[in-house]
Amino acid sequence: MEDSRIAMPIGTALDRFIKSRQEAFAFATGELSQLLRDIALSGKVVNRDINRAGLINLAGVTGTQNTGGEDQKELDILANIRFSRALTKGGEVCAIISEEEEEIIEVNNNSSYIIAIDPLDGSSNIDVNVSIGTIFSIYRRISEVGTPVTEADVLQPGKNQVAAGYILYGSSTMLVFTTGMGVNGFTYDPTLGEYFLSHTNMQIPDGGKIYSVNEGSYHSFTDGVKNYIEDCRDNGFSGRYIGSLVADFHRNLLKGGIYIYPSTAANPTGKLRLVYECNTLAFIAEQAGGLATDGVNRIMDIIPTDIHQRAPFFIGSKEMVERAKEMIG
Ligand code: P6P
Repeated sequence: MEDSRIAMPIGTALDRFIKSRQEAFAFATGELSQLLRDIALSGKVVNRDINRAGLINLAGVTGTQNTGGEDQKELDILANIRFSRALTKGGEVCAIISEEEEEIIEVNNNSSYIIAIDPLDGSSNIDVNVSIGTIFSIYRRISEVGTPVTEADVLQPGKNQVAAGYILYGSSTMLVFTTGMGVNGFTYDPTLGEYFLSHTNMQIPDGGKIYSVNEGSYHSFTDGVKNYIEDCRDNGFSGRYIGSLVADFHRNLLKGGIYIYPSTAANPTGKLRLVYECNTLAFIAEQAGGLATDGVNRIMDIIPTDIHQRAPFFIGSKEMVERAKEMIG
């Protein structure tokens, strides 16, 4: 629930909003505020790259694969460069975890924050002009400032996040994030080059009638997952799945619904990444009154053993995720 001390009116510029949050909390040092600004600025640059991709031959594949063996698009690489450079120059992070980097990028031992990011998720949709997104999580380091980053710093459970958000490059570009005091959405106005508060204290409806899953994998789902999908069909729910996690999640956040990427034959531990996809959206979902599990366990309680590990993912309206858990657990 949003803290009443810091509610801001629709139309507030992002910078003003961030400043108001910092002022409301005496011990905020401004580092996290600056980190959020660096992410927002990078999002503006990536937004411009995406909007011009078809014109400057950026919509294609590079012929290389990422850490998970998935084809890398030109824009995947460019988005990773944009965010990594901005975050390195910004001076607020000691390490960067990126889906596009096998190893952790160690930046500055004198900084306090760790960022985990999927610079551009859903990039297989770029050349067909479907919405895609950037997903990011921010953690405070556990080890002493001034010392090298440790494994414990980068393998923290999602419940340790200090901030999480996504940028949705869709019919309009939006930045949605939480710092643990509710979820707020900012719409980017390219004519002014600024984000403005457009969705205050976002809450996901407790119930919903939308289920998002790739039913092409139905035969490899467990019986529990099959039973839940049958239950959605029997209740007349609508199937909505566009193959872009951020877009599917954002629609369900606004309208109510559940997104599911369970264990499949091709991805026995799920396809989505725990550290920079599942945990990020789980923080947002919970702050908005929803839930996120691996089918049974709270996603944000899972202690990662690898920065790129995958997890089965059930996220969305509280009642729908709980129903799925009843039928799976
Ligand atoms: P599938 C995109 O690659 C992604 O990570 C998510 O954005 C999306 O929901 C999912 O994978 C699509 O995967 O196997 O259904 O094509």
